Amino acid sequence: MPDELGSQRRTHYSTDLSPAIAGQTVTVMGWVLAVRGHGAISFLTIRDKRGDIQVVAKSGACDDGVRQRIAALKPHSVVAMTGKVQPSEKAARGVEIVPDAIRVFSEVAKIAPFEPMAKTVKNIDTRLEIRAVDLRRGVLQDIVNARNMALRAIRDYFAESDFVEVHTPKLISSATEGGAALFSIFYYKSQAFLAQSPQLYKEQLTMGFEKVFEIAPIFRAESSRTPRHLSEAISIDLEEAFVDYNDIMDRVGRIVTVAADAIRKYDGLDGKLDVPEIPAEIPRYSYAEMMEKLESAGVPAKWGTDLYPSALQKAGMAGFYFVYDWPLGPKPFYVKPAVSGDKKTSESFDLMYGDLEISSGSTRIADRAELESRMKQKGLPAEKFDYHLRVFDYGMPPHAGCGIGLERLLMALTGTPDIKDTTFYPRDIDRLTP
Ligand code: AMO
Repeated sequence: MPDELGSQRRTHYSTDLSPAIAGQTVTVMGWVLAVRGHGAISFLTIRDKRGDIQVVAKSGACDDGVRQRIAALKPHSVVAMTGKVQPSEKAARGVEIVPDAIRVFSEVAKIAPFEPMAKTVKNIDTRLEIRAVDLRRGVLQDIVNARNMALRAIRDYFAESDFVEVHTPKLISSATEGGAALFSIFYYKSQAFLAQSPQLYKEQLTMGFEKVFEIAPIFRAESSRTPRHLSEAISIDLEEAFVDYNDIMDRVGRIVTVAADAIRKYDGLDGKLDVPEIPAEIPRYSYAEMMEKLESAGVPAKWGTDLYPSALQKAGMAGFYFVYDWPLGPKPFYVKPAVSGDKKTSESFDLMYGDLEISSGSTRIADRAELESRMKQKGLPAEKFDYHLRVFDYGMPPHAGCGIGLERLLMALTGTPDIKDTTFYPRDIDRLTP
């Protein structure tokens, strides 16, 4: 029978333990990382949400019953330990606990498919099948904590910059980012879709609030299996009235910087994270300049094509940089056209990290007739967007904005190679559970 929690509460987290409180009796709670030794002495490592705690149960120094229960514990078991804090040069934080009493809330009888301390586990599916357990591993704890720090810093940035947080519908009636990647669902008696982006709503909301942001899921029916695509991702969207795409690039630069600074301050369970330096001015290359770069690296470059990861790798692109003034052709209908040299371009940008796209943004078309004409050019039925177009008759400000993929930003800032590990319960073409 597992022990009851009852009225017992933790008195200290791992990080509260130090030689300064030597001699005090404390109660700690957490998961068993490892048990070593047997017979006369057992060493137990407990992990709580902040770090690790060493417990030393030595014959003669603690109750025999307690010592035997400790020796029999398996990794992942959940325990409360009450005992005296004792200085120890070898232990983390310079102290260990000499136990007086133990409670086992959840005794693990099985051998787990991976150790709680494992830095790597070969098969990702083994981990994802018991994701909540996987997320207890130090490497993932650090990524999740980094995510938390980054989000907090980004929200602070938005608050300081006078943005209003908004929430837009995720159940929608028509696509905004091209029809291919839409999830279709039943909506009462009709068909609906899961939103690929808050695009049209965030644009509309600049009419009343001028500066808005949303941090929420976007849904993309991605048919490819890659370490950089999720079917459900979190997008940090912002939209601002009376500015253009240059101002938005400035903001994106600030957002990446505040997120990186926040993560840099974080002491991970597995040590400091390797956060890349963010230059004060993130380099900006026009699409035309990128074409030249590719050509001089011997990569065939055809105006109008996407900048594929393989091409960017060959051209040696590294770190953060913007690519702006993309060809208009493939851009969504709401992106403002421009002319650069003799080419039709758009007031648009992508933020890249090496060969990984982190963000896309643009100045938007603010004129109804122009927007309708772009929809027609793209073969979209304007009547389906009437709910959107009609507000343009009543004072749409010039505006611009962008979407930043949170999981991709974290891949860059924490050096995580697979996007599945910068989220909690990844969704892709093969996975709808847990
Ligand atoms: P875009 O489609 O480029 O632009 O998406 C913006 C950013 O969202 C992230 N992202 C993804 N992350 C993980 N998995 C996916 N399947 C995925 N798809 C997109 C990327 C990408 O740069 N409405 C525009 C944004 C705007 O102009 O405001 C849009 O959705 O990091």
